[in-house]
Amino acid sequence: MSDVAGKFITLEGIEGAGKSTQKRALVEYLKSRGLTVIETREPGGTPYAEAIRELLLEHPAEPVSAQTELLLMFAARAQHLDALIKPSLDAGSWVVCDRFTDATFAYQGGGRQLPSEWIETLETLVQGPLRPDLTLLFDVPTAVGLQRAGKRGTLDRIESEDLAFFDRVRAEYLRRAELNGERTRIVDASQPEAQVAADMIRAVDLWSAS
Ligand code: T5A
Repeated sequence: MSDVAGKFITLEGIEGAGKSTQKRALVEYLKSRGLTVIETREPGGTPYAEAIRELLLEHPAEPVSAQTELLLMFAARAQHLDALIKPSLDAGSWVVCDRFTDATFAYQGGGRQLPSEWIETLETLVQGPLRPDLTLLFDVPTAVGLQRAGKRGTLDRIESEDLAFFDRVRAEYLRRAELNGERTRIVDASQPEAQVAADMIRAVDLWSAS
C-alpha cells in the first residue's frame, strides 16, 4: 500500500474489456460504504490533460511517433497526478482511475514495442514512489473486446490498430499482473456484466479486508 491517506484503485484492460461499465458499479459500491470517491480516467482527468487526450486519440495529418505518444501519455499523467490524484489522496479520498501506468507498459511497451526501461524511467520521474494500491485487470480475449468496442462506430487512432497489436497489449497486461501480483487482481471480463461486477466487488472486499 502507498503512504498516502486515501486509496488509489486503477482499472485496466484492452479496448471493450468493460472498464468504464465496471467503474460506474465500483464507484457506486464504494460510495455505499460511506467513502469519498473521485472518479477519473487516463489519458485525461483534468481539463489540460483532457486536451492532451484529444491530441493523442485524434487522427492527425502526419504519423505520430511511438516516442511522442509515450511522452504525451506521461505529460498528461504528470498533470493529472499533481492537479487531481495526489491532492485527492492526501485529502483521504479514494481515487478510481480508468487506466494508469500499466496501460503505458501494455500499449506503448507491449503494443508499440518500446523498451520497458524507458517506461520505468518515466514512471519514476513522474510518479516518484506512487503506485496504485489496487489494480483490477479486466481480462477478455482480444477478439471479444474489439468486437464490443467496435459497436461504438468510429474508432480513434489507437483503436484503429490491428489484432496483433492488441494481442501484444493483452499479453503485456497479463505479464505485468504476474509481476505485480501483490496489487493486481485479474477479473474474467468475458462473463456477463453482472457476474463481472460481482467478481470485482468480491476482489475489492478481499483486498480491503487483507
Ligand atoms: N492508452 C491509455 C495508452 O495507449 N497508453 C496509456 O498509458 C493510457 C492511459 C483511451 C486509449 O488510450 C490508450 C488506450 C486506449 O486505446 P480509454 O478511454 O480507456 O483509453 O478507451 P477504451 O479502452 O477504448 O475504452 P472502451 O470504452 O473501449 O473500453 P471499456 O471501458 O473497457 O469498455 P466499456 O465499459 O465502454 O464497454 C464497451 C462495450 O461493451 C459492453 C458495453 O455495454 C459497451 O457497449 N460491455 C459488455 N458486453 C458484454 N458483456 C460484458 N461483460 C460487457 N461489459 C461491457
